[in-house]
Amino acid sequence: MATVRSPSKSVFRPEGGVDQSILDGNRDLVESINRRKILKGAISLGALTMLSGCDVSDDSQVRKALLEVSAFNDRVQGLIFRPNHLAPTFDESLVLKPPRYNAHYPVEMVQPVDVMNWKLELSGLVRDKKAWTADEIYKLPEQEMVIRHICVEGWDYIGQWSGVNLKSFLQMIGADLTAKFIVFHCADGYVETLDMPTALHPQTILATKYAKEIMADPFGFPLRLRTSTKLGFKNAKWITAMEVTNNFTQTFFGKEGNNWYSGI
Ligand SMILES: Nc1nc2c(c(=O)[nH]1)N[C@H]1C(S)=C(S)[C@@H](COP(=O)(O)O)O[C@H]1N2
Ligand SMILES: [Mo]
Repeated sequence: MATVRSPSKSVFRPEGGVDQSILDGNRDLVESINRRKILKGAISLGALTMLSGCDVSDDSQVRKALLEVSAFNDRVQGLIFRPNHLAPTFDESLVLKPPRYNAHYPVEMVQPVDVMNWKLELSGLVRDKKAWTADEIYKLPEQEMVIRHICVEGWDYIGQWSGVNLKSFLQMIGADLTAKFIVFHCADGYVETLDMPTALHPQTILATKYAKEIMADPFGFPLRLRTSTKLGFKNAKWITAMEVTNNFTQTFFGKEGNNWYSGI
């Protein structure tokens, strides 16, 4: 097995410290994302009363209506998704090293996964439910991609991730590829789900490496999802279990009212 880098304060930028040069370089993109956020906000608030006829001072009603708008967005986004359309890839020289850390808690609170006791558990609509060790996963064919990571918080960077193609892995374990969702359970209690077309997209991988080296702890060691077609929060880190299912599972960010599909 390749050597594992332990987390050291020097490998990541402290949380909250916005790297101005990256933002400057991608000003247009960041602004267009911000515009989209504002637009969505405007739709949610402006059309709310009309759409739902609900009392905007009633929190639970407002929430319900917002979630309905968001579910409608999920359906539309799902319909316009182009299964084999590739997201832009970039030159290796643009890769940010080290990558930028994010999670819903500060980097000091990251609890590294003990890889000796770690396994990827499989459940649901899967023929072969044998759990996988990290060593077994490292032996699988690797796909590498240099793509842009975009966080809803309004920052982004170009990163280089490698690992097994998710579609190949799903085929290998005999997953039902007509099922609706893949649920990812993470060591930190985070739960994320992907729609099957995104799981089968050619640029969706189970990443084990960043910039050709085994990923460091804060970035999801030993296994994280990387897809080119979704916002940052859909890319579950520190995956411990994967479930193939037709039932919708509520996610960490979904509970906070974010749009579930969150395609880019
Ligand atoms: N398990 C877990 N995965 C997670 C998160 C988290 O809090 N827990 N945060 C998400 C968010 S919001 C982002 S932007 C990316 C950040 O990934 P990075 O640290 O590799 O840049 O991880 C995503 N995956
Ligand atoms: Mo994010």
